[in-house]
Amino acid sequence: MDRREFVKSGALTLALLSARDIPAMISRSCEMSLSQYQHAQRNMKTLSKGARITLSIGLSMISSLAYGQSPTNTNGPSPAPIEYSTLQSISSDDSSAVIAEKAAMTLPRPNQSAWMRLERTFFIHFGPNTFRGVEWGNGREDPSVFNPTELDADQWVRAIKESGGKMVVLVCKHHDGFNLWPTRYANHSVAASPWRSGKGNVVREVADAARKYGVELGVYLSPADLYQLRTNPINPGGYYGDGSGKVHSVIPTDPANFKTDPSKGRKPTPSFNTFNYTVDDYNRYFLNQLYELLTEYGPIREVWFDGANPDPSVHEDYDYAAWYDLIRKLQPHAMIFGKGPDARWVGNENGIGRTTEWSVVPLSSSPDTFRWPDMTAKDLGSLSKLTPGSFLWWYPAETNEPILHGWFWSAKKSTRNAAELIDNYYESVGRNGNWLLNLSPDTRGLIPDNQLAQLRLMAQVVDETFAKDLADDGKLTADNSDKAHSASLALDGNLDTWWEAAAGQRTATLTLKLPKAVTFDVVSLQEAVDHRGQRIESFSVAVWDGSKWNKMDEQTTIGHKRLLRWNSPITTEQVRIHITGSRLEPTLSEIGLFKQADFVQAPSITERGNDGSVTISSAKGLPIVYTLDGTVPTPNSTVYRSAIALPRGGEVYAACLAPDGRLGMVTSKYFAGLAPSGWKVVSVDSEEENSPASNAIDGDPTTIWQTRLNADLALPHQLTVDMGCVQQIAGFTYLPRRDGTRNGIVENYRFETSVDGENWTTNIDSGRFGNMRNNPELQEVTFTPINARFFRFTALQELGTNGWTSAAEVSVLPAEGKGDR
Ligand code: FUL
Repeated sequence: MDRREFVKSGALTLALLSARDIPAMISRSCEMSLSQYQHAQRNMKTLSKGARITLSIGLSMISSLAYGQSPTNTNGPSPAPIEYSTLQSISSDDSSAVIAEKAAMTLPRPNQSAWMRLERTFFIHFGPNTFRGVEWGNGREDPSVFNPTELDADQWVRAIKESGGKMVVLVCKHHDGFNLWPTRYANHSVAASPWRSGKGNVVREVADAARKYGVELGVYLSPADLYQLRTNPINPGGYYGDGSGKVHSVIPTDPANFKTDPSKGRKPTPSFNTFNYTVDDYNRYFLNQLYELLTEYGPIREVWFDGANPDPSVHEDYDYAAWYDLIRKLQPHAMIFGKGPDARWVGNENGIGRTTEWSVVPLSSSPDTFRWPDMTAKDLGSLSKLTPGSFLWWYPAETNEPILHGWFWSAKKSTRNAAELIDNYYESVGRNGNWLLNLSPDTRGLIPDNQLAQLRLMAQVVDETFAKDLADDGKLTADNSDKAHSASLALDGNLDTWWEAAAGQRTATLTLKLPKAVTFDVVSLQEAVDHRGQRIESFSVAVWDGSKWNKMDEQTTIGHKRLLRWNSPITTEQVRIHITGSRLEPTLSEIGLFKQADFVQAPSITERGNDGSVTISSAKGLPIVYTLDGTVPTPNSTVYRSAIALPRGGEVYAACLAPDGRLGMVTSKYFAGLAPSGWKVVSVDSEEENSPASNAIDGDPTTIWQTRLNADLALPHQLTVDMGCVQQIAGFTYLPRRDGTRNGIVENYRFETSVDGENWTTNIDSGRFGNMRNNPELQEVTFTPINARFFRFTALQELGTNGWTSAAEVSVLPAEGKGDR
């Protein structure tokens, strides 16, 4: 039954539902509007008393959530029996069985149920940073920098649609504070730029394209705002941290009276109301921005709040309660991401979810007062984490990553290749999270071909893989089932029907018998999370080889979706799923078997030797084609015959040619700066014995320089290198360690050069690598060209507070831009 039927058929249908089913039905009634809610309430009067009570719980749940409140807090001794709810609390006398049951009976909220089914979603980062080649701006950018020559939002959203994307989240304002729509509340926007003679509106163009392609729209509005920063010299009246008092403010505020009398509102957007909050200047500014974005561009599916703040020297108290309240009132169906209650950051910017990913997590206080910090621990929701005093809340993961090695386009950022993106699909969507893949339009305002090519290849392989479910013709049985939820319901292609184990069971074995042998290498499992919460704690998959069962895989959580991908395909007529642990009766809404689309694997490109040579090889000995100009190879590109010389840096794109002439997966590798041929460490103030400074100039990104871990614990640390001869350089590169730890990763630096090793020029006195904490990628910093034989890299501040410094590689950029792409 879909939402409309549920609401329309009202009394009769509801009277037939079991108490257990009601909340699940309600969770599916995701888009219940206020009038539908009132209608359903009227229908309720005709119901029996029992059905009335059950329905009333559900309706009040919808009503309170739609208005951003939590349902009744059940703190204190837990009443028996436990009811389904979107919020549970654990009390000190709850046994571990009760805690498990409460966790299993914590349901997603309506906005989340629909959102989790989007699975593949996209981000767009575009703004002044694109034109300046930086990851973080400073708020002092002149709006004239924003001048795309061929901006085409249709091209962006078409690419998203064709890649299976269900939502686009547009960065409407990044930390630099430049607004991509002509906001009434600041001059710092597209209206002040030369683009479309100041008449353009990127948000409008994206919203129109999204509507055209049936892609949902989300908005990213950075709380940190360097343009509005009180200390910004180009905006002396900045609101951020201006110390203004909280005053009664009508939203939308009349811009002419924004500061003088914020109790004066402007005419609201047709069919929306005005609202009242008591807030300071910056929060009023932010609320008005939200009001514009959430009332003028159609339905908004996600509001993205970033926790990052490039300049915490000025403090501003964000009035999250007012922001959330306004969002709930304007767009009740929107998800509030990050610094907010509905979806959480998975914890890295590499598109990789946890192998154990619980959507129900414990909050240390009730959601009304919780501050939504980043949750980066390896295990967030296993039973050991669910301790007395905590509140259980559905808080699914969103797994974001940029397609480039950075969020904003720059000619120097390389593109992740399709094979990596395919891996990330399995590591995000396949690990119970939504995937949010960023695309970066360039200064033309178009997504460049190399991003599109990788994207298309990824989508082609993923879509082809999942086009045919090989389990479809099979028969599924279970060793125990609830009467109303037989195993066949996990094969009907409907996420709203499901197999469920018999009452009291926590384990089960499901057997899939196929009419004839199938060959597959992907298993897809989905729990009936919208109806029964997330329950399965451990499971394994086995296949029948004609005489015995062979265990193929063993994992922990499933949730909305779990994809298992095997290295080599298996051919069998029978597959078994053993559910070996579950918080309550386990459920499965769908089981699928798939065979990964055949594609010609990408060749491998070696690291660059000290002499600058790069080799490419193909595992199957297939011919290889490559390019060095940043374009995607075609079957007609240069055929690889011997090592390529790249002593001055550059990027190699390569692909194999199948015997039928088809081009395989494309791979690429970027080599930053000069090859360190003949380079020597002149001095270093600290180095670990097995991580010497020479590792930073050995061309091998897997080895690192690390200062002593137990001594020399005060910054700065300094590395001086002799390149052997004088050359003209125009910048340097810093590659942070790639081993996943952050120890000693440099955030602030100084860079100096010298011709003779005695007289030094400071090229950059105090620089900062943008977004290093979240995304420690290769950094390239340019400066005025200079002749140098020596360089000195000084770490002024690291990500941690230990006083360490580390580097995988440090190099310099040649002046005449041979390394440019
Ligand atoms: C981070 C930001 O600092 C990046 O610039 C980017 O917007 C990313 C999605 O979130 O925290």
